[in-house]
Amino acid sequence: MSKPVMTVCITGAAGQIGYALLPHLCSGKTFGPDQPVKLHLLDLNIEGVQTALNGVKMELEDATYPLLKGVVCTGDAKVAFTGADAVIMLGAFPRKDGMERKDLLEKNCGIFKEQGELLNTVASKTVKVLVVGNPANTNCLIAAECAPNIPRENFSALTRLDHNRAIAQLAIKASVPVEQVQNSIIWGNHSSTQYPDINAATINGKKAKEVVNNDEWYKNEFIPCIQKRGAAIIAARKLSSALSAAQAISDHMHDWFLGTPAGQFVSMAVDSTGNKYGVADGLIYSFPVSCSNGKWTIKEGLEIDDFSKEKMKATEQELTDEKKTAMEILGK
Ligand code: NAX
Repeated sequence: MSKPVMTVCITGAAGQIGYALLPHLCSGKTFGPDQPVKLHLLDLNIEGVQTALNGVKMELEDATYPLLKGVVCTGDAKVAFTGADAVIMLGAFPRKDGMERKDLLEKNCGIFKEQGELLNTVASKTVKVLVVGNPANTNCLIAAECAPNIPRENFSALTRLDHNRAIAQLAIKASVPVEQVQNSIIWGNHSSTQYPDINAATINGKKAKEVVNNDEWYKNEFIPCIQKRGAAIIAARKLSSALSAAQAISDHMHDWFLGTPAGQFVSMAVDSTGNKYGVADGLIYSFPVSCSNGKWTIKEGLEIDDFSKEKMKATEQELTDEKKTAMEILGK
């Protein structure tokens, strides 16, 4: 018997990540090869944008995906969120030249408050929400704060792209295929304060730190490379990451819905409340997690050395500051 159709909503669907992401969702790569999907594509209610969105719909029709059971294009978030099983939030206010981080937060607070409140009233209580639009962690926190009817564990923000970047750089350094690298971690914020940690990582079953055996490279090349990779791509492409972001979103949703392989963990920014690593409660902080039965669990018991503690604190502090600013803007 075929599975019930799953409704997937994408906000900001007319943008460049949306375009790169849709093939993953429609081909069965993200939710499984036997999972039919219906798409709710939301973008700004502006004529040119809606026309472009309809062009994407035409291409989806022409791509003849057997698993694709319908496409709704809309400028109305209420229509987009109603009946969604998964919501992938790409739509955000972009950072413009001369904008301070606070200005960016202010613009995005408005969007994520409004969309969070709508999710609260029209979405199902079991909906899973992934926030990608930047500043992703704090936008996610705002949406979750404004949607108290939906469990906090149903909200997450994307750090899987940073995670995948770390895996790739380790594989390149050790000259091994990417699938031999596991259990690298991104702690904290999806920003340049994030801490890419390889202390628990393995390469072909051996400790990555011992395989690489180069602390100088780890601290002075690897960590800054991952922290600044997004900026390096913008400098080279004159556009931000889209192909790799789409792959990371697909990986994140795949693992959240279908589970992580035994013994492996991945990075997801999730509610920090009650974590065992000393990170303040009430943040959306990236942790190592494993997933099963549609739920994430923070991997416990990893050893944290002094170097890691300091890095984890720095990114926590940035998230605490962002939260404070966001709550002031929201008047909470
Ligand atoms: P684009 O500018 O190509 O697309 C964004 C789309 O969102 C546009 O079509 C725009 O009309 C729409 N939009 C804006 N406000 C909206 C609203 N209120 N409701 C609905 N739609 C709205 O950006 P793209 O390259 O696709 O990136 C999307 C977001 O992902 C950006 O905020 C970007 O900074 C962020 N990223 C986050 C990453 C992460 O790892 N967390 C990595 C990739 C990416 O940089």
